[in-house]
Amino acid sequence: QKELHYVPGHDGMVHLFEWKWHDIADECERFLGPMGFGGVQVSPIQENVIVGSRPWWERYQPISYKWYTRSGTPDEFREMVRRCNNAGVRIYVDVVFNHMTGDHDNAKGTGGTTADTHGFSYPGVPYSQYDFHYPPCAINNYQDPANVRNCELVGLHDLDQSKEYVREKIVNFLNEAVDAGVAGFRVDAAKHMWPEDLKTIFSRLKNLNPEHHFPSDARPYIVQEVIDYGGEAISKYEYNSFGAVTEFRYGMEISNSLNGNNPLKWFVNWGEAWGLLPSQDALVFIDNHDTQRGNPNILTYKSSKLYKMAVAFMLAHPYGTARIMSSFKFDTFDANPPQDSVGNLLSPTINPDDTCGNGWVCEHRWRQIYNMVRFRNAANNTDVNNWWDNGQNQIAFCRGNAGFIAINGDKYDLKQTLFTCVEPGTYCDVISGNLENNKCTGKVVTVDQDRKAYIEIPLNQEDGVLAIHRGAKV
Ligand code: LM2
Ligand code: CA
Repeated sequence: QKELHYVPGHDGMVHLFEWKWHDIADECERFLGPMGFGGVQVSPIQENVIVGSRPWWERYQPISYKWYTRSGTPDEFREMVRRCNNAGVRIYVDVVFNHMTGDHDNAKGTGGTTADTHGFSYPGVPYSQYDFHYPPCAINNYQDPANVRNCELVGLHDLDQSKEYVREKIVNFLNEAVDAGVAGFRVDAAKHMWPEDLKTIFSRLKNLNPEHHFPSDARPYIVQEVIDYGGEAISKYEYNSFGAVTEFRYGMEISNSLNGNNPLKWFVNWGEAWGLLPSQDALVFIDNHDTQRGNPNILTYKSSKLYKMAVAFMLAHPYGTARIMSSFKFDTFDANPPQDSVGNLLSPTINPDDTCGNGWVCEHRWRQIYNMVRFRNAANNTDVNNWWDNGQNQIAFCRGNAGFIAINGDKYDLKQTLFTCVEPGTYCDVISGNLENNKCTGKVVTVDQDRKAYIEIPLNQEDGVLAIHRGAKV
């Protein structure tokens, strides 16, 4: 269950964090489909407890499996999936079934469901004390797998997925989403569940719904969130035989290098040789919704030049299934998503230059990023070849003869004549510009008969990347 079932000619997943279903449907039709994105990871669809200050993280506290959230209603969800699939863009749902809520007095959900959280009673499912690891214990020892999997993560009441009844509720919840036409799931807190239980649950999922342009017998894509930087008792390799796994080392290593702690030249053998999962098992990303606010070592939209270099490298490199983070602006960990005075989520506004307003960052709409999605599509099924580096932080490589990228991570200009692999001709650098009416609004790169070109990435320019591919010839 590692196949994404992207539509041919589409690649790259974007996490539209906290977006409303109706807005995602619009985005699929007006932007993601035309730009060749493969899919969207959407925020949790199950009803969550309302936390007074309405932080984003209330959505990680389920109160029932009904599809009522701040993102919309069940009908709006189904309509979004239908419209996105028609636009060639797949939907992957963030599913939270390791736990229910923490303790709240008079707990009430986004769909009106109530629960006695202190008594471990969730009539909306229904779950009772018997369905949880009870009496509760706290996760406090990451060297002990039983503690990590059978105790409570930050006080969230921990379901027992070894119970047949609990499995059945979870499987039904997931299969309803399959019926609606989703292509797969991001499994929250997978490290906190036993691999055997997950394997059993995933084996009971239906095949993808053929009414939504999936091949027959297609299995749902599964990516399990297992945070494994090494040094703990639980390993990502316990999970990757039956589904894909989030590869947290990916963004960590790239951020670390671009932050100046490890020369970029070492990325010549980037992939499994670095202790990463096999490529087809790995979901890769620079930042996610947790690391962007909780991990100061990870690059985010806030350091935009370095961040665009990181994302460009990720999208140019064939290793892994790439996911792009699309954020809302925030200052503090708890900061709300864009919302009105009574807590309704706001829609993004779209500026004339394609960027977003209303508090939404929309990294996926930055030219340097969406053009690298196109690059990734143009380079589909090719390898890294003709790697070049200056012995430090200036690197360049080809993808077959489909595309060429150069990155300047040094504190001085890159000025080099390099072998580009692409056929002779005039190319538009898709980082500094767009190809509009056969004219390039950015740097133009002339590839000579020997497939060489003069490449320049001065330190003082907006971007530290240059990229050309066969889909953007002037
Ligand atoms: C995840 N992956 O395994 C999510 O990616 C992550 O965003 C979730 O944490 C976490 N697991 C649980 O699903 C977030 C947030 C936490 C927050 C929880 C639950 O990072 O801070 O915890 O969601 O909403 C909050 C409070 C915490 C409190 C807890 C229970 O911050 O202080 O603990 O609720 O009430 C007493
Ligand atoms: Ca657990």
